[in-house]
Amino acid sequence: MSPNLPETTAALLQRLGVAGDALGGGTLAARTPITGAVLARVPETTPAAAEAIIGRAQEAFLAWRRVPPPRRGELVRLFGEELRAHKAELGRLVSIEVGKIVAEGAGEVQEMIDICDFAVGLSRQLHGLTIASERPEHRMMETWHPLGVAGVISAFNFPVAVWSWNAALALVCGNAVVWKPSEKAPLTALATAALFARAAARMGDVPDGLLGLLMGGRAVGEALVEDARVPLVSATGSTAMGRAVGPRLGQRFARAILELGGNNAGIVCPSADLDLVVRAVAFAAMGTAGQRCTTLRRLFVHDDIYDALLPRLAGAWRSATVGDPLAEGTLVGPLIDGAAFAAMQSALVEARAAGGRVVGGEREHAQDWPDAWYARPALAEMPAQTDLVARETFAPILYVMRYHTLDDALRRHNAVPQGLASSIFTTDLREAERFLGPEGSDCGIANVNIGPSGAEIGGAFGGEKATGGGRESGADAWRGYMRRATNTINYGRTLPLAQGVRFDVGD
Ligand code: UN1
Repeated sequence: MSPNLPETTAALLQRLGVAGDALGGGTLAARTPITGAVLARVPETTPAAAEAIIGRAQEAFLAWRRVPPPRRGELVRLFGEELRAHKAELGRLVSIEVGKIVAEGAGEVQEMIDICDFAVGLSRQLHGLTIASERPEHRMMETWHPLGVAGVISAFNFPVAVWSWNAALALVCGNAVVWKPSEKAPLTALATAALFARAAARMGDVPDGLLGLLMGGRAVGEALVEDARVPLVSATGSTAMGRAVGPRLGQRFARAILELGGNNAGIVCPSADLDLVVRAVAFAAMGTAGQRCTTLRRLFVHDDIYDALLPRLAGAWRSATVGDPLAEGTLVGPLIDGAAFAAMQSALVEARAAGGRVVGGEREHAQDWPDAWYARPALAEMPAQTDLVARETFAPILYVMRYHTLDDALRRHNAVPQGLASSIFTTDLREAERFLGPEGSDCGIANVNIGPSGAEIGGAFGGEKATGGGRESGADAWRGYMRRATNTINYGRTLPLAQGVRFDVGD
């Protein structure tokens, strides 16, 4: 069993540079899902304080936008150095605060380091087009400018990495950042902000308030969403959250980058390499205790291999070690809280009522840790893709269904509201290419012979439909954090008008 977690956490936070007064006397109880113990009581940001923090960020933006982008990249480089130096500590804090196994906690910090490296390179690559003009002695080009204060709302399951995808890009693009972390993960946010402050101090001339932190629940999130000084909000969380946030941003014509629910599926074809499938499916469905937005939740298995694959999956489901995420050998840590466990149980009741055959799903370690919520991942063989299967339950449940033709599998694959990540397992080139083609997966992420989760930051991340349409990290996501101006320059002595318009005034 893990040593005294409140004590370990206090020591970690101190090493990460979080001041003691940020941790006590507040109203936001930071708990560890490992035991359910309270680790700290963090002061919450009042609406008036939120107003002031956004104001300071706005001031910081006015100075930061004048700093040349490669110099802005230097701040992100130094932040990346802090993360490298404190990877193990911050990773462990992630594990303690949200229950990820140690390898995944460290992996989350690695993802932050990766996006910092990416953003540093990008800081010398922010580029626009030059465009041929129809008018003689004219030149057209586009120029990209900083946007303003970028709001970031992040979820508990990737409490720091998803923020960093947004923040690293937003900062090199010349924006200030105001961050509303999940109220279930305030400590990793405080630690990350402390590391950022160290990087800023090392750089020297960084304006105060460039990174603001809003601690608390819905009210402070709303303050960020409603504030006219915030032209962009990137929000990660449930589709319900996106439905609340998106229209409010639209109302004031602010930009939204939404990364919402997923209901990710895999298709296992007759030619698939089943050894690889078992490993890929196990990680994608059980990893992070089923609490990734990219978690594999639905699996379509071809009739010809169904009976060969299912016992192997059931074996993996039965044998995976569920327990203390800090202990070596654990594969599945706790669910974030009792509400998550209750949602999982009610989904399993519904699955059985619909004729599903369920392996796993039971509570574990209730004796050792009565205030924590460990569950054996569940494998539910379903007769059909019911309403339940089409919903995202944020817990380790994999619904398995049979298919006979790829057309039918593709139709059912796409017949859910969400469109984040997807996979096909096949060694048949035609099947793989169909899946990746226009009639294939309708998701933002479509993979071959790997699961839907665990994306690298080099590729754009996000999905379609009820997933919200946003794209973060990778590729050209930086454009989402800048405003584009189209410039036309006349270096001649006449004034030819576009489209051949004549407008001859006498003077
Ligand atoms: C999320 O769950 O919100 O692709 C993000 C992945 C991770 C990110 C998940 N790189 O699974």
